[in-house]
Amino acid sequence: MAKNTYKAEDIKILEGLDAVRMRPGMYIGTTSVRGLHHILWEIVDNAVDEAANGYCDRIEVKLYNDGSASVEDNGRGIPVDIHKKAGVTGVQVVFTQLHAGGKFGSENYSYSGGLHGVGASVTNALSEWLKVQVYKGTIYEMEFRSEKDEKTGKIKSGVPVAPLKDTKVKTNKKGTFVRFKPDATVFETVEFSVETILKRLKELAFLNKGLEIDFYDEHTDFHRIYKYDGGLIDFVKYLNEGKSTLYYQPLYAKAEKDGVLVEFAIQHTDAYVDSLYSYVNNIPTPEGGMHETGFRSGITRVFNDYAREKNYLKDKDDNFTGDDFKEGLTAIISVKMQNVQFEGQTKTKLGNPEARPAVENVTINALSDLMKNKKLSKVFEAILDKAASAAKVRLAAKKAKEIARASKSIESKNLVGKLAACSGRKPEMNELFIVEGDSAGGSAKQARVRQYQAILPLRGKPLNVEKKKIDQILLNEEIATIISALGTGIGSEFDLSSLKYHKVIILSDADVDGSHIRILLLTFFFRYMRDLINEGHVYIGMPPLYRATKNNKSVRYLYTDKELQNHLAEVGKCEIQRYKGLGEMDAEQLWETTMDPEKRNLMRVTIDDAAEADRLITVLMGDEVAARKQYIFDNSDFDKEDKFSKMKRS
Ligand code: 1YM
Repeated sequence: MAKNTYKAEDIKILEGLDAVRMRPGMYIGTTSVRGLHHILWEIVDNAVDEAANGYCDRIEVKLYNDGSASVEDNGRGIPVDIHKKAGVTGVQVVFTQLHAGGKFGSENYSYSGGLHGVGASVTNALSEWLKVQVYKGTIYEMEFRSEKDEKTGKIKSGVPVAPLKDTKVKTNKKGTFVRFKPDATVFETVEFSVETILKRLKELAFLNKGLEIDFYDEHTDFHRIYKYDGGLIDFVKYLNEGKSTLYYQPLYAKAEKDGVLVEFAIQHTDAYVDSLYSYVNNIPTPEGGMHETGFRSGITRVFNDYAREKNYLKDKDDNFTGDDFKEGLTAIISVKMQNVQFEGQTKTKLGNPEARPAVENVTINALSDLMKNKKLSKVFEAILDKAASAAKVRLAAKKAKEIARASKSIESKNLVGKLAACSGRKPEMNELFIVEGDSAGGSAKQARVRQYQAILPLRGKPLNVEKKKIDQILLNEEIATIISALGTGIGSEFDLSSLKYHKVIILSDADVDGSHIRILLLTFFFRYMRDLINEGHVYIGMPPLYRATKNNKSVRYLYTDKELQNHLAEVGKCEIQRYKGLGEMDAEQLWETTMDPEKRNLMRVTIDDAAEADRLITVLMGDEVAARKQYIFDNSDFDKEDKFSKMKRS
């Protein structure tokens, strides 16, 4: 346990709250449902920090019928003494001053300040009301409200109703309780998503070994507890459920180097791709960054040294590559450090250069220590066998590629007669429709605007790439055609800047086969072209389900059963045609309903939580039948589809 030396004067005051309400986007990025959750995470983060510092081991999150949410921890409690400079209590400073906190510059060690690190005052500023209780022998209470200023007519944000009050009511509890009601005039929606909250709480429980996180939803009387005494080890085992692992117990290490606390767990499977997920201060970093680079180079170094030592590599042999060690690797790497800098497209890439050598150093030291343990020799043998077989395939594939190149490449041969390319040369304008079936493909070819729309009809089903080696994958005609059409290459050679079509639109029927084709294609993109999804290039085309004709003239296309019901309620009896597949539409209808940028409905595919998506794909697309059955049993909801990717209309 750290020493509790905190005094309220440690807090540094920066500025007031009205600015937050004026420009919420500046502080929480967006006022969409994401922003709504953001203000919950601010409060949760403070509680998790208290746990990370060793003062609390239980956090409770609740949703209430009145639309409010609360978070409670059993830590030290936010300071209740008077902050000298501000002349008010620590509690008041935390909820009314932007960026308040021992967090920003005190001796108290705290890791916040990342993506969510704008502070609890932002939650207060964007709430109708917020109530705090601090339990320190007695119960302290304080309440804030956003209210209209009578003189100016403007809303004043997060105003204290009264100073912090010691109610003198005795309590055995210790810690902090915060309940707030998000302001409906600020957010596009004030309905929390239980699914989003559960995912994040589970992730936090994995990342903070032993921390118990309880969730309760009053709307549905739903209760869930997350607690993982194995922490990252449990996380890796969870991700590998449904895969065959090469050894039973994940390798694990935790150590600090130059102010960077590094923790990782790894376990290999017989898969052909890797599943590495990294975090900084409990925040996911899907774009990677310095910590990942350090981890990968550490692994490559230390395993190559071991391979030489154990004669897996002879003097004349080249080293294994980083990619050889990636095959089948499932790993979580979590670092905690101060002053994090996020970079990249979505600000989820760790930029701090000092993280690289620190992580590399810890990785090398920890793994070489483990290598000295005789009991683990089988584990390391299995890892090296895997790398050796990956290297063999790599060298064979390289040879195959050279041969292919020499004979004018398999790639262009595959394309003959299939892809109807577009004539325009601006990738950012161009669209590739991947269309199920030859007949729909034919209609699409007639309907398209040749200048910027290309059509690739799929004859059969694309290969399920889960569980297939890359050399087999490349032999699949459908996949090979897609790869060469897109122009980016795949896997470690993927290069987004060579993408020939900035919209890749999957167009399949609204039936099970259509869903299957969609999932197969998305699995391929997720495993081998993930940035195509990350950067928002993948879309699902939405053909209509019905065509409603009123009195033989006015025609409406309807995309869901709900739309149909609403339409019938509005205009009365119609003649209804139900489309069983894209093939039933002629070129004109296909254009009008599904391809015309002015009228069509497209859903952009996004990845909310890559680790969770990875696990789901393993379960749904891998070869373990039991895990899949269980999943289907637990999750059957036949109104929803494509559960593994969140889709948004665009
Ligand atoms: C339900 C939300 O906010 N818990 C919480 C917050 C703080 C402390 C303890 C705390 C931190 C420190 C010292 C420190 C915060 N304190 C501050 C500030 N739960 C929740 N529990 N003593 C208590 O970091 O030094 C900000 S958060 F600024 F007052 F130190």
